[in-house]
Amino acid sequence: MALQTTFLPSTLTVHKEAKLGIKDSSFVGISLAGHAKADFVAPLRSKKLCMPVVIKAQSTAVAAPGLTNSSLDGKKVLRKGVVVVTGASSGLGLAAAKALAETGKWHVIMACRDFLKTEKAAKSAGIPKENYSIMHLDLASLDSVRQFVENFRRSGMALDVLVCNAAIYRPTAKTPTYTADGIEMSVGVNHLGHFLLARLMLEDLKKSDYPSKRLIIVGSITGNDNTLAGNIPPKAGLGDLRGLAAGLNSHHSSMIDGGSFDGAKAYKDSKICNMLTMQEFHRRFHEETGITFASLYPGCIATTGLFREHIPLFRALFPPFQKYITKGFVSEAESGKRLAQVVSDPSLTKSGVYWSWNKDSASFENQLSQEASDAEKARKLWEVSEKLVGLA
Ligand code: LMG
Ligand code: NDP
Ligand code: PMR
Repeated sequence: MALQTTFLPSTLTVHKEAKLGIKDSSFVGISLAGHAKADFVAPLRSKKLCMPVVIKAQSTAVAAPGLTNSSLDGKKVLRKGVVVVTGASSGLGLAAAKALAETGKWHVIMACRDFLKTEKAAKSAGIPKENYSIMHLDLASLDSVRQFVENFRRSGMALDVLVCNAAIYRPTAKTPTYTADGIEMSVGVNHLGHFLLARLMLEDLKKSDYPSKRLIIVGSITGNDNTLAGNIPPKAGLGDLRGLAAGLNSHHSSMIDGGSFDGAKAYKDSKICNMLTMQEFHRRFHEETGITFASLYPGCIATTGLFREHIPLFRALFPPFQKYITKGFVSEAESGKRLAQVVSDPSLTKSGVYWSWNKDSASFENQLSQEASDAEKARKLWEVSEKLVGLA
């Protein structure tokens, strides 16, 4: 018998699966369906927020554990960490969710826009069902981001690590598409949706009692023009941010630098924003909060859904090209292990770092390009972004 605990914004009640119709991909909330027999007890942030998070088949309540739980032999063990991973329905996010969940030390909240796709992906990847939940998040809507944060808080779970991983890449688009808020899609999803999410969830991270709290924003080599890959046209460049300041909407420019639309450039620009945002977080909050802020280039994962909109010829040639010619290729599983390291490896706690891996898969602190490490631009990007997402 599968029971489901669902946090619906309006009702906050517990439903049986049959009543709720979890197969609806427009699902909103958190589902632990199919996890009913699990022993997982979600770490609660405080005893005030005592919504039951997991229901075992015969019980209805969950105690709020502290940082440590007593194991069977009476020893104190660190509770499971809670990590939110955006875009965990495929590619890097899915592989990282699997790598983390399989350790048994993490409960992964897969924050995704398509519940059904995510549930299928999690199942076929064999992610242990007691170690993940799915929560709806559409980064192409600022309302959805706010709703996600509210739902997460209502769940009562602590937030120990947030991974901003989701992205969209539109290399063949001739004209821009827009988010629900009328912002160009690539920058709207990859940067602004995550910017709002990270800004709001900083409060949750601050409250966590976990020993190593982290906020990770996935970057890329293609936004760094101090590399060959970063010099393949169209090159990234934010200019003076005039397009962003004007709102990236259909009335003005859809590009951050104010230029005309180029889908591949918009993606690369959004990656610069991701890397600048991570550093600005570090400058503003690391000392005060002790949170580790980091970014990474996980390697060229040439087989993921990121290239779904590229022409078929590209999709066919890109993986062998990266494997045999550039040697920059990395499998989804390997990239997932890399991201999982940045989430949980005790040796990767340094803040403000852009991690990369060498050919032996050893991590190292990489250098960002001049533009991706421009502190003045990062500050300006922060301020303009705050206005666009309604925080200033
Ligand atoms: C552009 O197109 C869009 O036009 C633009 O709008 C924007 O969307 C942009 O970044 C996004 O993409 C992309 C692409 C289209 O154009 C290019 O990349 C131009 C360069 C293509 C020329 C390829 C030069 C290849 C250089 C390698 C030379 C190899 C020498 C061989 C030596 C071998 C020794 C072992 O083009 C495509 O979509 C198709 C090109 C895809 C890129 C990959 C290039 C593949 C090269 C061949 C790979 C074969 C792999 C086999 C490996 C076997 C090894 C044993
Ligand atoms: P995938 O396309 O496989 O994964 C992207 C994820 O983002 C999917 O889960 C997708 O959801 C999700 N997503 C897209 N739009 C939204 C949205 N509006 N709201 C919520 N989620 C959304 O690509 P990758 O795994 O390759 O990309 C993951 C990260 O890795 C990205 O940040 C990318 O920039 C970065 N990266 C990738 C590299 C590569 O070579 N592939 C190299 C360097 C960095 P859905 O399944 O519903 O579409
Ligand atoms: Mg690139 C060492 C060389 C190297 C690396 C590591 C990458 C990574 N690429 C390299 C070289 C080249 N690429 C060369 C020489 C070419 C010309 C043939 C080339 C082309 C190319 C294209 C057309 N590469 C691409 C594209 C894309 O559409 C991808 C992209 O820019 O997505 C935004 C891409 C990528 N190359 C990479 C990586 C990691 C990507 C994609 C992913 C990303 O940044 O998220």
